[in-house]
Amino acid sequence: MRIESITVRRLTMEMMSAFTTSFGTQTHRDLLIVEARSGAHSGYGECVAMAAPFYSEEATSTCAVAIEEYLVPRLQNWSRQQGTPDGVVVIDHPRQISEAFASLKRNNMAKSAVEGAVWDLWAKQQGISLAEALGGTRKQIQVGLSIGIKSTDAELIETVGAAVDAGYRRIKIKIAPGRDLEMLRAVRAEFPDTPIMADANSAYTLADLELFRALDGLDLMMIEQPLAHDDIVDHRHLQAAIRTPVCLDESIHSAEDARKAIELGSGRIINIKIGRVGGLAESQKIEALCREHGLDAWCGGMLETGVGRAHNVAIASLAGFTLPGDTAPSARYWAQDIIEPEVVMDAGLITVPTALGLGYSVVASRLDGHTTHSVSYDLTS
Ligand code: OSB
Ligand code: MG
Repeated sequence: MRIESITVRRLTMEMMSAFTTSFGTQTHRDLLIVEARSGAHSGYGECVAMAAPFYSEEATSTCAVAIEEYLVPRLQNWSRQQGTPDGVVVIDHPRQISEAFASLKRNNMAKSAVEGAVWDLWAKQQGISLAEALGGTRKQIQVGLSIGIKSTDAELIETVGAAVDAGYRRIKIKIAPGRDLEMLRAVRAEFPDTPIMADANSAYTLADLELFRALDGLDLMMIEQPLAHDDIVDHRHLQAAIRTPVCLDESIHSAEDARKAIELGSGRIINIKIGRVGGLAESQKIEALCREHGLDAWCGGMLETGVGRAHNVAIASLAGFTLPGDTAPSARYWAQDIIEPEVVMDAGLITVPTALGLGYSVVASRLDGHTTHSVSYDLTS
C-alpha cells in the first residue's frame, strides 16, 4: 500500500463538562487528527497528548513537531531503505510503521497518531474493519466511566448515581490527597454493590501506605497508578502490602515495561492506552502478555474525540481486554462528535462496528470547523 499523503490538523474542542484530576482541570481538548491517504481511501488517527505535559512528557505541540520533523521523514527514509523511490512510502502491513519508528525513542503519542491513521487506511484497503485487522473477537465491549474530582461528596454521589442508572459497568473515581479515603467511604456507603475503582494519577508515595491499607476495606476493583508516573519498584512494594489490585497506567510505555512490571509484581492489572504505548501494534503485544501471564487488562481513555474513541473500541475487542474500559459514549464528552454515527452505549455495552476501518465516518465539515491549523505532507515524490 502506497501512502500518498499525511495531513495533520490541530483542533480545539470544548468539552461537555470540566474534568478534574490530581494534575488540574480541563474544559477544552487541544488535539491533533492525522489523516493518511491512499487512492480513494483516508485513514484517521488521533494524538491523545494533553495540551501541556501533565500526564506524560508529551504535549500537543511537541507531537506536531515530532511528526513533522522526525516521524514523516523517518517513514520516507525507512521506505527508501526498503527500495522505494525517494520520498515515497510503501508498506505491506501497518505493523511496519511501529518497526520504522522504533529507532526514534519515546514520542509515543505522536507515533501512535500516525500509526493509527495507517492502520485505519490499511483496514479500509483490505476491505475489513479495524477490529478484525487487529484480531478482535468481541462483538460488544463493556464500558466504564471515569469521573473527575468533584468539589463535594454530594456532587460526586449524584454523578455516580447517574452513571449507575445509565448502565456503566464500573465506575472510576479520581482521587488526590485530601479527596480520597473519606470521600470514597461516603460513595461506598451509598453504593455498597457497585464495581468502583480509584485513579490517583500518581499523586501518592509509599509514605501513604496507611491510606492504601485503609482503602483495602472499601472493596475497590483496583487502584490505578497510585505512585509515581515513572515507577514500577515502589508499586511492587505497595502491591505486596495491600489486597486491592494495583493497576498500572502512566508507568507502562511498552510491552517491555509491561514484561518487567509483571516480573516484579508491580500490579495485577494494566490499563492499555494506545497513545501511551506508541500505537496499536504495541497495544496488541501488551494484550498478548497480559493473557499469557493471567493479568486483567482494559482500555484506558484520554478524553478522545470519536476518532480516538473508535480506535479504543477496536482494540478493546481483543480477548485480553477482560475488564470494562474508559470508553464512554461520545455524548459524555461532546455536544457533537466529529464522527458519524457517534459512539453509543446500550446497557453498558458498545457494539464493535463491522464496517470498513474505524467503522465510523469522519464528518469533514465538523473536522474543518474545529481545525485551527493544518499541514499536509505530500509523499508522492
Ligand atoms: O489517568 O486515565 C487517566 C483522562 C486524561 C488523562 C488521564 C486519564 C484520563 C481519564 C479519562 O481517566 C478517561 C476518559 O474518559 O477518556
Ligand atoms: Mg489513569
